[in-house]
Amino acid sequence: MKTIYSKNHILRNSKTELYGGKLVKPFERPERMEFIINEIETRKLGPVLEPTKTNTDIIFKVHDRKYVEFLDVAWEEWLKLGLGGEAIPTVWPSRSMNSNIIPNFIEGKLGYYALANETSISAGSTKGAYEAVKVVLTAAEMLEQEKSLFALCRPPGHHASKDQYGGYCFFNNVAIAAESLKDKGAEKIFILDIDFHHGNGTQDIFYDRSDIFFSSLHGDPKEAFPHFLGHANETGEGQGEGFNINYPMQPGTPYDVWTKNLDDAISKIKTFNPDALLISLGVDTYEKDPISFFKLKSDDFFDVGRKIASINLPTLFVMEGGYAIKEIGVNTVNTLKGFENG
Ligand code: SP5
Ligand code: ZN
Repeated sequence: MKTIYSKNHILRNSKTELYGGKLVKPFERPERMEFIINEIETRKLGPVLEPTKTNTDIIFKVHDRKYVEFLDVAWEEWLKLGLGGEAIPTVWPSRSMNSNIIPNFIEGKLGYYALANETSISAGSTKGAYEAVKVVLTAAEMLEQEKSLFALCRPPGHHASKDQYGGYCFFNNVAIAAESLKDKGAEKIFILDIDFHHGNGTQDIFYDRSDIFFSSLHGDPKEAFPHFLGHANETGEGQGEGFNINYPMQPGTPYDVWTKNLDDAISKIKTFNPDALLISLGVDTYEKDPISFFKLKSDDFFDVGRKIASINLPTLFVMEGGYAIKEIGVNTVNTLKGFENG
């Protein structure tokens, strides 16, 4: 399997994450990619190629123009405050306030466009996020010739909605890939999200659509980030009714329980019969992940890959989360090898 990867992901390199009441080194850090690339090379998954697609205008099919413009200038506007730290929102248009009028001042804009505040913005954050889009667009374009591909995106994307960033995500890479495939003539796309966290951004973007089916296996939002979306009763709206399926699961969920839900999702994929399958691949379902609570073991990821291969569709894997850094490469490549040897 070919991997598309940009070393320029390093442009996204903030030093802080608000976690446990302290500013800590971010869980979503550049070294994650080094462990994955190393494992891809050691185990000869296939060539690692740089993105060739540099026009990212299709972003606007997914994200609001004002949101993208905000991301383009957020760091410069924050710098002008002269406060020294990284950009972190402190106030939101919460239930008791007006959420329709967009503030001018950067502190207000941060709250308007952020859905969480663990994702600090610093110099280069947005440029790094564009690199992940180039990666996923290159991979989507190549999917016409390849049975499967791995878009090694960083930063991840599935928490980013039309006009909000957070959960370490700025642009919704997998959603942009889906729109790109549709642009090239695909009629139906299925996005299966197996990251530990609910893909709230992807769900929100396609919630009223019947041509792009979204399904997610994740920690129950009553217990896990993003906390306010991902319940089982969210089934789509309007034209999209019936084209969204969530599988929330409890703390401590082991592979044999998790994979029954995967089997159910796979039966839905077969019935929907899409032109392509996009996998939001997070390996934060791993038992030793520092911020998650499922109990998948490294060997289980082979089986995940095998099951996805059994669907027998053109398949694009898009990297999302995974924070047990020493094992992130093994768990990711086990999934992809399981797929190839499926
Ligand atoms: C792409 C992705 O995986 N994003 C995840 C973002 C999670 N951000 C908030 C994490 C808060 C975790 N609190 C967990 C406490 C566990 N002891
Ligand atoms: Zn995650």
